[in-house]
Amino acid sequence: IYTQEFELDENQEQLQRKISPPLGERLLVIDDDKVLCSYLVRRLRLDGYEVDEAHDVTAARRLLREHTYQLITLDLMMHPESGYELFELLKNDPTLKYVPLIVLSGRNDVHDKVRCFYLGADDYVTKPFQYEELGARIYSLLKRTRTFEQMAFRDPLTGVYNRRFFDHQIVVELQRIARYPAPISMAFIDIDRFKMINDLHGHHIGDLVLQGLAYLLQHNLRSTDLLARFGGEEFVVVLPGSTGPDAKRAIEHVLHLAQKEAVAENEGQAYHITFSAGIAEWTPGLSIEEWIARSDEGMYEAKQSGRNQVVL
Ligand code: GH3
Ligand code: MG
Ligand code: MG
Ligand code: MG
Repeated sequence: IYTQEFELDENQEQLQRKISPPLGERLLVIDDDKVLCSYLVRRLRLDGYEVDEAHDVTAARRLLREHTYQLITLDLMMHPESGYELFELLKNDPTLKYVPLIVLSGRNDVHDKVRCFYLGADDYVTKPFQYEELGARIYSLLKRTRTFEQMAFRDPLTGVYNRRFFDHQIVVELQRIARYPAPISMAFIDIDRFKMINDLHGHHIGDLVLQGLAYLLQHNLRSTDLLARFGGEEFVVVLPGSTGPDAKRAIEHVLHLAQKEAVAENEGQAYHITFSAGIAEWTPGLSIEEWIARSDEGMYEAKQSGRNQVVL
């Protein structure tokens, strides 16, 4: 018996409909018990999650290398390897240690629970479990994680990632390149004569322009490109899979859109801007600081050469 029968009463059913999770969250279920796995995976999919399953440590490691997960459930009793092995791997990997982790265990033992929480588990659920409770715990943990990420990693004015997230994620991107070699480039973008916008029209319009450029970038780059607000009127983009010339074309495309359309409108008045950008492709051995500095130098060169252009 893997799960206990459980009837939702009418209020709980209504509640569950109201809180059904948004799509697009990918979960990993790690358990050597294939029957339990397929039951849990089926229920989670019915709740709208994208779900992968792994029945041993090797399969789990492979999936973790290939995909990004928003939450992991981990069985501690696996054969032949112990789930603890994977637990330590998760918590020692800078790219995985913040992924919410629920331990799913047949052992209802206080020492196991204490050990797991101190090792960094976010929750501990014993088998047999009622899916409704586990589902509610997953929902709650994902919601808390989203709120935390919003507050810690997003720029409140523009909604794009902030410097803190950028610094974290750039390490992840370079680790990926180390495993699967591919080109990767960075763009450093700085709005031209932005001080004039503020001085002529006020800070509020300056803010609208920043939001408008962030929107334009976000919607005209690839979903795998990493966009962050680096400072006041500076944005950085990391473009995985793009060579320097690819990245230059992508950013020039956005610059042409900015030249054509207003980035902001307020009380019938349209506001136009241009920007200057520098591009640097990462090359083996280049540190993150040097990489950023190179793209910044390109931006400076673009300013020197008359602004409103992208320099590789
Ligand atoms: P350049 O073309 O050489 O880059 O000229 P610039 O005027 O854009 O450069 P400068 O660095 O002199 O001005 C940047 C301005 O950005 C100064 C600062 O007041 C403004 N700024 C920084 N952060 C914000 C913000 O959050 N909102 C608004 N409205 N303005 C900001
Ligand atoms: Mg097991
Ligand atoms: Mg600047
Ligand atoms: Mg500027």
